[in-house]
Amino acid sequence: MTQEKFINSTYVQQMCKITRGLYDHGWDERNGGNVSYRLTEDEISQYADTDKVLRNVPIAFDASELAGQYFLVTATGRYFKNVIDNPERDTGLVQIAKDGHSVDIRWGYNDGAQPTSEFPSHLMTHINRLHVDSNQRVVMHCHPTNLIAMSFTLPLDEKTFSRILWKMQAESVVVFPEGLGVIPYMTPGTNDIGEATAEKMKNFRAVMWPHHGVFGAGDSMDETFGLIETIEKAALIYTTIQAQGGVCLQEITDDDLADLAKNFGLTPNPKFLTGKSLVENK
Ligand code: 2HA
Ligand code: ZN
Repeated sequence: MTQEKFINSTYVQQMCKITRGLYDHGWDERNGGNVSYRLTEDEISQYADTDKVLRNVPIAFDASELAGQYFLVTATGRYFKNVIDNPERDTGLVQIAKDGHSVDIRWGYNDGAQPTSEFPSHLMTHINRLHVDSNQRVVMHCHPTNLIAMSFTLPLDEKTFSRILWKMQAESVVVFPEGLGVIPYMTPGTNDIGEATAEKMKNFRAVMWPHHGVFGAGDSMDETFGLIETIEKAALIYTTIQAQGGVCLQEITDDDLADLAKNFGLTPNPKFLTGKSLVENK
């Protein structure tokens, strides 16, 4: 890699902006959060001067389905607050090795860093999302406050969460018509949470990790950030309703949801389209 060139690439610039944006929203305190961004050989070839591998790092599962693919990935333990000032230290470009059990570091991590501790969840998510969307590029994990708070006060089921978030603003069902995936509370950084998350990613682009945060997937940085932003905005409205006493006198009805979907040419998850009203006795 021609280091000076790659650091100025649009990909590293986007990573800097997005990590800073996540920090500024208060969703990535300390070393919270991680982002991976799939890049094509074509996109990075203009920055490549050799096939040089800086280091090889083992990974604890089989990512051979992604062999040869490149990912720009935030480093484990680093603070999103600082990525913008030190992208070559706090992020790295890796290529998945042929056997799928290690990654070759091509650029970055220049003080010995390694990819995020949530790398298994990221790669497993990329694999499953690529099966349903060949344009899949980005996996983003962060700790949005209001959504996390809701994971303490509501039953942990997808229908409850999806319907409440859909009903908080007209935009929700348009931005995430499939709803929100929910897994049980699990230990972060493990292959187990990666497998559970990736399984949900077959049907959803956003999966809540109770008492922890959210995983989002998408075709671009903006789209993935926008997805999480919309979910968290809905969660903020829900929190604000609770602060105002929690009683809804009116709402976006199930018929309104169906109309929204029709108007935007979307097919929302049919399992979540009818159910309990937010207005008591309705
Ligand atoms: O990268 O957010 O889930 C730090 C985390 C772990
Ligand atoms: Zn986390």
